Amino acid sequence: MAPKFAPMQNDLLLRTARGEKVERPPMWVMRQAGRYLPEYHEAKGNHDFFACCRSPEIASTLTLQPIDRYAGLIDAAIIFSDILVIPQAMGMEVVMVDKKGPHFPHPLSTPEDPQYREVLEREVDVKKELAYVYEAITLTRQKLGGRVPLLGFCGAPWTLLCYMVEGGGSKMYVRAKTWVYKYAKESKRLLQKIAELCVEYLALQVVAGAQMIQVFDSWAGELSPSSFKVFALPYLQYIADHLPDRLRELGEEVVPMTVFAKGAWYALEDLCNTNYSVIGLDWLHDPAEAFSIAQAKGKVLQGNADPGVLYGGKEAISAVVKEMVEGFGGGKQGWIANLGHGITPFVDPDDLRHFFQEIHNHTAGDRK
Ligand code: 1CP
Repeated sequence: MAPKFAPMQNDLLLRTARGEKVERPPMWVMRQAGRYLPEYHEAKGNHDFFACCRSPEIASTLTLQPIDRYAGLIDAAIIFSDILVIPQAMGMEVVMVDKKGPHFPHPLSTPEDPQYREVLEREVDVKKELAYVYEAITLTRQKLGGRVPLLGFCGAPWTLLCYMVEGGGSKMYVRAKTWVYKYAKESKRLLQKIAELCVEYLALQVVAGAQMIQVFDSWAGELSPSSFKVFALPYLQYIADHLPDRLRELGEEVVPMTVFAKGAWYALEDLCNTNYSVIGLDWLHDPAEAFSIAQAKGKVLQGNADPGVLYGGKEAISAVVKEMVEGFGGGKQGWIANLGHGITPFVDPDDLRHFFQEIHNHTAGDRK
C-alpha cells in the first residue's frame, strides 16, 4: 500500500507546475543539498558518497538540510541521490572519487565489449535494485511533514550514456561522440533501454512519495540541434509519454514532470511540444524571450540565474534577480525560480539566502 503523509502546508511548487496563478513564484535550487553547506560536510563525514545515498537516514537528513536552513524561503526539497544509480542498477560499477566526481572503472568501450551485451540483456529489477531510494523518499516525506513538496529525479538517457561510455565527467566527449556517430544503432538500443528503466524508476519514486519529478539531461548541450533530435529528444519524450500511463496503471496520481536539457537552447520549442509541464532553463536563455515562447505553448519555465552570480556578492545577485523576475513576467504564473544549473561548492550559504530573499522582495511585496 502506498504510504500516507501529512497534508501539505506549502504546495506552491505543485500549483505553479500545473499552470495555476499563484501568489508568488516557488523557489528552490538544483543541488541545494550539497558541498556549499557546512552541515553537509558534517553529516556526510567520511562516509562514502554512494553509501550516503543508500542510507535512507543519511539521505533524508541531507535532503532536509537546506529546508531547515532556508525555512520560509525555500519551496521544494529534492531527494538526495545521484543520476548514476541507474547505471549501477544496470550492473555497472561506479565510485565517487573525493573532489573529482564519479568514476566508472570499466566503462563501455565498444559494442563488441561483452559488457555492452550484458548491460542490454540484463533484466533489471528496478524495484529491488533501487529500493533504498524509495525508502529514502518515504522517510523524507515523513520528516518533511508537509512543509514543502518532495521532488524525485533521474538522469536522462543521453547523459547517462555519456557517463557509461566515458567513465566519468568529460571535456571532449571523445567516446560518447564515437558511440553516437559510429555506433548509432547500438547507441539507440542502449538509450531505449535506459529510457524504459527511467520510467519504472520514476514511477516507483512517485509510489514512495515523490510529488513531482525532474529529468536531468546535463550533457544535452554537447549535441548539435540535429543530433539532439536523434539521440536525446526521443528518449526524453519516451519518458514523458510513458510515465503517466505507468502511474495510472499503478493507481497513482499523475505528477508534474520537469525536463532540464542543459545547453540545448535551440530545443526550447521542441521541448515545449512534449508532455513535460515544466521546462528547466540554463543561463544561456534570455528569460523574456524564453518566457514568451513558453507562454504561447502553455508551459511553465524553471530557472535560470547563472550559478556563478553567487560568487559575485550581494549587489550582483540583486541585479540578476531583478532582471530574472522581470523577464519571467513577475512570477505570478508560469515560473519556478531557480539557478540555471546546480549550485557550486564554495558559495557562501548566506549569499544563497540573499538570492532567495531578493526573489521574495521582488515578487511578494514587502516580505522580508
Ligand atoms: O540537492 C540535490 O540537488 C539533490 C542531489 C543530487 C542531484 C539532483 C546530487 C547529489 N546529484 C544530482 C544529480 C546529478 N549527478 C547530475 C545532474 C545535475 C547536474 O547536472 O548537476 C549529474 C550530472 C550528476 C553526476 C555527478 N555526481 C557529478 C558531476 C560530475 C561531472 O561529471 O561533472 C558529481 C560531482 C556528483 C557527485 C554528487 N552528487 C550529489 C552531490 C552532493 C555530489 C557531490 C558529492 C561530494 O563530493 O560530496
